[in-house]
Amino acid sequence: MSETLANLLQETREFPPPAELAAAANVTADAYAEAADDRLGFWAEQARRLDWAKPWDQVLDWSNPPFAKWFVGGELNVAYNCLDRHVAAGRGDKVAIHWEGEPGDTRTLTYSDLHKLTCQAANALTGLGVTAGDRVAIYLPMIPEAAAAMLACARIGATHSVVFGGFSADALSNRIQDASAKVVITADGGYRRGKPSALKPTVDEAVAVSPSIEHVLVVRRTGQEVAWTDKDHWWHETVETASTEHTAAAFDAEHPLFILYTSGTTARPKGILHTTGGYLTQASYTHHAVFDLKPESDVYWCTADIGWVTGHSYIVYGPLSNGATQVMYEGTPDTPHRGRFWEIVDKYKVSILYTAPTLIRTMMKWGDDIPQGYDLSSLRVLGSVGEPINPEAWMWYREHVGRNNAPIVDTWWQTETGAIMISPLPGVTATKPGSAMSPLPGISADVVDDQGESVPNGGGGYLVLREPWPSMLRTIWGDDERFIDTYWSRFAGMYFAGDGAKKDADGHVWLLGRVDDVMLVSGHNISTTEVESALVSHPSVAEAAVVGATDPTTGQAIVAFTIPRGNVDTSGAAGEQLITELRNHVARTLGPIAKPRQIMLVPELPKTRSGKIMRRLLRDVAENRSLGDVTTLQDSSVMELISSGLQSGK
Ligand code: 6R9
Repeated sequence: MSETLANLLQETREFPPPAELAAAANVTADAYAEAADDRLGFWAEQARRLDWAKPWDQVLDWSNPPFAKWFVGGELNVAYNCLDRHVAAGRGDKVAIHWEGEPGDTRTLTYSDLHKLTCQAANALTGLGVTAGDRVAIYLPMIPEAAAAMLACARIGATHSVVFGGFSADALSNRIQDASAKVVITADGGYRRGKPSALKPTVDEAVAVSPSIEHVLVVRRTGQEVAWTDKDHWWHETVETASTEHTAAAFDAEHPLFILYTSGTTARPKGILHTTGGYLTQASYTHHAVFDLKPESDVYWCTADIGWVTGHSYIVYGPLSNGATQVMYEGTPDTPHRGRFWEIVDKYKVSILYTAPTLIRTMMKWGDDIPQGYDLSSLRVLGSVGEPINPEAWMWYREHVGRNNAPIVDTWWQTETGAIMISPLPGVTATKPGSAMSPLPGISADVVDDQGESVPNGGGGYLVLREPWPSMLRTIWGDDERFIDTYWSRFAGMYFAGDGAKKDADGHVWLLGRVDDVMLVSGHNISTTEVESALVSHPSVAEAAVVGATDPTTGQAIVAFTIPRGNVDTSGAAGEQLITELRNHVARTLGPIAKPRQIMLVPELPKTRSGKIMRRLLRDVAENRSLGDVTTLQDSSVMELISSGLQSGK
């Protein structure tokens, strides 16, 4: 990684914050100075955003690294902080969730409504024998009950493990068994792509091989037929008939709040464990700082699913602890039409939008005219998360969604970090398209070389975190050894994130993708992200994925899979010509060493269910191997489409 190409990404555009936003921003440049002066004092100040039943004695106990304890001795209740205190302060009638079902049905839940539902769910779970420290699996579509179920667990000190509703019975039962969950909360189904999609049969299959499960709580969403056993209870008969009164007990700051499994590329998923006080502090602070949330006037919308960490921290815990009004959407972005997202922004006057590069690139492919058909003038801050955002996708987002005005915050973080770590501050940072810019106040991120030495500006290497942070993972559930091996063994005393990164001439951070994906071409390290960004900067390209394939002369050679934009002719000679042009375009942009050996035009790319490109499978195609494990693939027909396109000589 030390030898990243010196001329990659000559991005010089820079966008200062709009003056009006900067003048009224929640967080100013002073925050960096304060945190640099006294990091623990800074985090203690942020922790005071929350209501504590018992104050802490010590901000951080790092006497046994890498096992951190934050806010030692403090006690609080997460659900109380997300709900009760807003109701007690007279904000009970404020809308917490504008929910939009995929078929167009809607629900509005105020903070009082969500508080009552959460209290009922807490009472129902207690009635089913769930007590503090027990694990509860949640396998639900994007409906308000999902947030209530998570908060109900937090309220009674049960540790939730949310499993994305698209995962198979195998994936669900593995996660249930790893955590020995006692209860699963699910639904008959949810709406996806215009039709009901069943969940209960998958749960039935998983529960049949998961002896720890004593009860299954089932929300009725679609009205589909379901099989029934004596472990099953309808939500509307159990939760909605329970008392709406519930007093939340306080839990230790280090009480386990949730486990969330990351699939990774191989082997057993890792159960990432997050705890109470530090997690909520950083989720709450970052949501306030990075999105400049003004709870009285903003309408916030994060398009993630609660099955991912983004949904945990930036649909449930961050926004609700801050008293935000938010939109929650059940379905897919093209149901019933490709303008659905913009229609929702227009309808609810969304002012802060948080989405993923994969969606932005999809919208680019669908065409500029679609967002133009809606009034998006309410938008004032735009966020991106999940993958590096290519400069051209960033520019498209700014131009076509943000009307060349709303700042874009490209937020780098992971399931393991619990909350945003590297990001612009919208009222402070002059942003550069494609860069996550700087570590947030109180965060010490760095880029180091193979030996763990900090690289100078202009250098590239591995992204690390040098100091513990409040919302850091505490361990891998049931496997401290693996926690140490995976994150704390590559470089002494530092957290290894697994991402490549570089510092530009000003010291700003550019993420280059997972280090496993970096290519080694004739002795040069080349990042997939940079070649992809060069391809996407060509006007005929909507999306690109790049892999290194074994090559007899260069060690690895660059193979690119490219999706043309909607209106581009790719038939016969026109296709051949486009390929030649794209190879030359990359060579011109990045230098001849980065010229792809081969470019294939494809209709789709393989993505994980959270929208990240699965380069591993493309490597299999590029090297003519049979495909590896495809179970985490969002759409299994994609690989057939790609392979058959190749065989027909494209
Ligand atoms: C929040 C989330 C984590 C991995 C991470 C990195 C990639 C996330 C990014 C980004 C570049 C960003 N990633 N945000 N890469 N720029 N703004 O996505 O968590 O699902 O655990 O994935 O996603 O590779 O290491 P998770």
